[in-house]
Amino acid sequence: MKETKKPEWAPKDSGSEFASTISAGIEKTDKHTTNKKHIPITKAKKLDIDDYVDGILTHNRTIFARAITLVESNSMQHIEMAQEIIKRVLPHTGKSIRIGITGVPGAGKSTFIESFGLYLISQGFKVAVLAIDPSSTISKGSILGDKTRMEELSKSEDSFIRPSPSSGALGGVNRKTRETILLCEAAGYDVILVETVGVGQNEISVRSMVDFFLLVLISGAGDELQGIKKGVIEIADAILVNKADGDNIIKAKAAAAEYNMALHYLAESTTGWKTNAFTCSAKEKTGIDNIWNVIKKFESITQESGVFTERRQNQMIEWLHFMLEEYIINEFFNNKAVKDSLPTITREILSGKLPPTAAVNLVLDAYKKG
Ligand SMILES: Nc1nc2c(ncn2[C@@H]2O[C@H](COP(=O)(O)OP(=O)(O)O)[C@@H](O)[C@H]2O)c(=O)[nH]1
Ligand SMILES: [Mg+2]
Repeated sequence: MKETKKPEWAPKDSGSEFASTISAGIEKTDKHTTNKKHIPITKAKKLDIDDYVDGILTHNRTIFARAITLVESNSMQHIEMAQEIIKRVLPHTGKSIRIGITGVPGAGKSTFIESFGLYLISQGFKVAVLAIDPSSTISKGSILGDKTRMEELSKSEDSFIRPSPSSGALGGVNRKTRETILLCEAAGYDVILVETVGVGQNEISVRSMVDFFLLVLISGAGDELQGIKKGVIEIADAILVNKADGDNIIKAKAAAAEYNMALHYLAESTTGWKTNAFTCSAKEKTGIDNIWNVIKKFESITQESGVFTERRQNQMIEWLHFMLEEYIINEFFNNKAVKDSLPTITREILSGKLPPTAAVNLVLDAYKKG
């Protein structure tokens, strides 16, 4: 909470959308200095729950950004405060369309988000972009890349861009992203874009927090289905073959046709919806309006059938169970009796005196007694 810095990759002239916390500058009153320079205070004004709730609901960007910082904090005190804020703004959430965007690094997701986001803003929407990038904690590479890819979008008053929070307490990135989505909705963002790199578990967890799941691909030489896991295609609501520009247009169209053939044999990712492949050029801004029309059609069909609401309700239940599981596991392994009994029991397993199943019962007994 004491952080007042913008992320280092934020454009120099950017506003509060990049700030963890924005503090007003105060005039230094120190009598020992004659130099009346403005020195930014390091401690922002303490806000109470009412301040946060009012700030979010009246779209105060500074307070909104600070509320997200609370959600992202790993301190129990902040997490508790964030929960109270979320509870209070909950009636104002749920009105956006939540779109997950995945694809291999370099497919053009960030460039697409820039073009798509600006298009949506031109249509009168407010757009929030949340990035989940597991590589960003190791190397800042892709986030630095995003600085240039989303330059125009990040300057807009109607956009809010937030890179991935670091993992950590109580549900980690998964919880933080879900709660940030709720705060964005309460603050009036109409479209929430969640970008993630298509690696492993990541897209599954994003699928579980969005309404529509978009897979961005590029055409490559040889077998079009090489390199991406079939599992990811199975959960996509649309495939977008990007970089359909210049000499690449024909190849991109051919790739989309090939994906459409493959999709023919796959089960529906969303009940009552046929996943199709399309082309676009994020760079030349072609095919952008078309994908928005696809998403709008998806929304109206699934709203009509009830699948939209049903999915959101299932996602809430999944979220509850995910958090409960995590809580229980933590609680269990931090229990003193468990901690005390595990080393001995492990040794007995390794020396062949105890089979693991019997060992489980011993640890559980220790827990129940402890
Ligand atoms: N020709 C062309 N290049 C693109 C397009 N979209 C993105 N790129 C380029 O592809 C590279 C990776 O883009 P980026 O948006 O960072 O991909 P990400 O890793 O999926 O987020 C960059 O050099 C972009 O300029 C496009 O539509 N056409
Ligand atoms: Mg990117």
